[in-house]
Amino acid sequence: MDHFTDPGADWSCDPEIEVDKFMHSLDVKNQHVVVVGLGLTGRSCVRFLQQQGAIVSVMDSNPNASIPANTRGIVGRLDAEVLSRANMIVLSPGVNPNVNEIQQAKKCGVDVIGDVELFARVNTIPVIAITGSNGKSTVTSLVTDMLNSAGKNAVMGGNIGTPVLDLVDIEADFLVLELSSFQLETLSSLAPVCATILNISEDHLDRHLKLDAYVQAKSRIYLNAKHKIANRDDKLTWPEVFDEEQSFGLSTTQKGWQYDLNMDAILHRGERFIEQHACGIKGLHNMLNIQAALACVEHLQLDTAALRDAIHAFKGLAHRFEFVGQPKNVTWINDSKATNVGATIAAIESLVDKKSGKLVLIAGGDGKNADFSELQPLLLSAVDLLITLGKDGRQIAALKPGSVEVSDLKEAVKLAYSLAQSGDTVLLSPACASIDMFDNYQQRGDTFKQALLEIAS
Ligand code: UMA
Ligand code: ADP
Repeated sequence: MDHFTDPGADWSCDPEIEVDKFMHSLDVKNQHVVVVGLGLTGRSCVRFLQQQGAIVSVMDSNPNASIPANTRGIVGRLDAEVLSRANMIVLSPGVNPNVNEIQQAKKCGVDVIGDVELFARVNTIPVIAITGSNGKSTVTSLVTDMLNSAGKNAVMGGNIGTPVLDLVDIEADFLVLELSSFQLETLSSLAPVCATILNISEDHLDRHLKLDAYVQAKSRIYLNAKHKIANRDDKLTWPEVFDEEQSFGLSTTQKGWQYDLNMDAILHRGERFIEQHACGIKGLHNMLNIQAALACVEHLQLDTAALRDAIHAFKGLAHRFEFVGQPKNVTWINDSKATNVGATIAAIESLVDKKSGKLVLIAGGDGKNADFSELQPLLLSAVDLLITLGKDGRQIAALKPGSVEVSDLKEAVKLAYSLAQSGDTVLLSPACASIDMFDNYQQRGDTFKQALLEIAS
C-alpha cells in the first residue's frame, strides 16, 4: 500500500448527516390506498401499508396475479373508477404512470407515488442513491462493500432486488439504493447524503418515449441531495450546478476523480489512489465505476486502506462481463446484463486492445425501441462475426454484412463454438432485454453458460 499517495487526509469532511430535513410525515391510517402491480414491489407495499393501518386494495393487469391474503383487489385490468376514488395510489416501477386509468385518477386529485417515495417519507437512515444507464448494480454493490469494509453497517436495496420498503425497520448506518428511472419518475422526497448519475445512454424508450424524459426522470435523484456526483465527461449526468470537485471521468482534472490511461491508475485530485492491477474488476467502464463509488463515500471520513481492500476484493457480479471459461483456448464472456446499446459498446471497447484473436459477438433480444445505429462503428471495426437472435436481432444484423441470424441461444453457442479458434473471444452482450425469450437476464446468462458446458464437456 505504501506506493499509493494517501489523499485521505485531504478529503473534505462533513460528517453531520441531515436525513430528516425533507422528511414528510406519513399518515395513511384508515386511508384507502390502491397498490398497482403485484410483483416484489407491490407485495412489499401491501405489507408496509397494512402495518401503517391503511385500507389497502390491489390491482394488477395480469389476470393470473394472485391477491395477497386479507386484501381486496382486481386482477386482469386497472379500474379507473376505483383508482379515482382512492386517497393514494402506489405504483410498482413496471407500471407506466401515463396510462389512462392512472392519469384519470391524477386529474381527480389522487396522490400517485411509487414505493421509493413512500419509503422516503418515513426513512430515517442515511441514503446513498445511485442511478445511471449502466453500472448501477456494480457501483451499488461496491459502495456497500466499501462501507462495510470501513466498519459501517451498510445494506443495499432498490432496483438491485430488495424493495426499499423492506428496509424501513432494519438496523443500518447506511442504505445504498440502486434506483431505476421508473422508480425515480415518481420520487420527490428522498434526501440522500449522496446521489450520483453514472452515465446516460438510450434505454427504456419504450416507456419514456424520448431521451429527454428519461434524463429528466434520472435527474430527480439530485432533488434534495447533499452531495451530487456526476460524470465529468457525460453532461447528461450533471446536476443543475456542476461541481468538478464532485466528479469522476477519464478527462484530466486536478479537482475530482480521474482514471489516467497512461498511469493505468485512478487518481484523486491528481494524486495516485489505486492502480488498475490492484482492482478486482477490470476494463475502462469499471475504472469509472470504481471512481464513482469512491466519490460517493468521499465525505464520510472512512479509512482509505479499508476502501482499497474492498476495491481489491470486489470481483464483480455475475452476468456482467463475466469470464466463463477458456475451452480450446477460446475465451467465453457472459455479459447477459448488457440490456442496452451503451453496455454492449462498453464490453466491446474493453476487449478491443486486449484480445489477440477474433471477436464473435452474440447479440439481440427485445431492444425496447432503441436505435442500434450507435453500435455500427464497433460492429464493423472490432467484431469479426456477429450472431443475432430474438425479437430485434435482425435490426442489429442489418448493421453488419455477413451476420448470421439464429433461432435461439443454444444454436448461437453451437455456431460460435464451431467457428471460434484458439485465441478468439466469444462475447454474449445482447444490447437488448431478455424478456422476448427468457424470464430475465439471469436465465439468459445461465442458458449461455449451460449450453457451453454441454458442448465443451
Ligand atoms: N403490472 C401491471 N400493469 C402494468 C405493468 C405491470 O399490473 O402495466 C404488474 C405485473 O403483472 C406484475 C407486477 O406489475 O404482477 C410487476 O411489477 P414490476 O414490473 O414493477 O416488478 P417488481 O417485481 O415489483 O420488480 C421491481 C423492478 N422491476 C421493474 O422495474 C420492471 C425490479 O427491477 C426491482 O428489482 C424490484 O422492483 C425491487 O425494487 C428489475 C428490472 O428489470 C430487476 N428493473 C429495470 C432495469 O433494471 O432495467 C428498471
Ligand atoms: P445496471 O444495474 O445499471 O444494469 P450493471 O452493473 O448490472 O448495471 O451492469 C449492466 C451492464 O452494463 C453490464 O453489461 C456491464 O458490463 C455494463 N456496465 C457496467 N458498468 C458500466 C459503465 N460504467 N458504462 C457502461 N457499461 C457498463
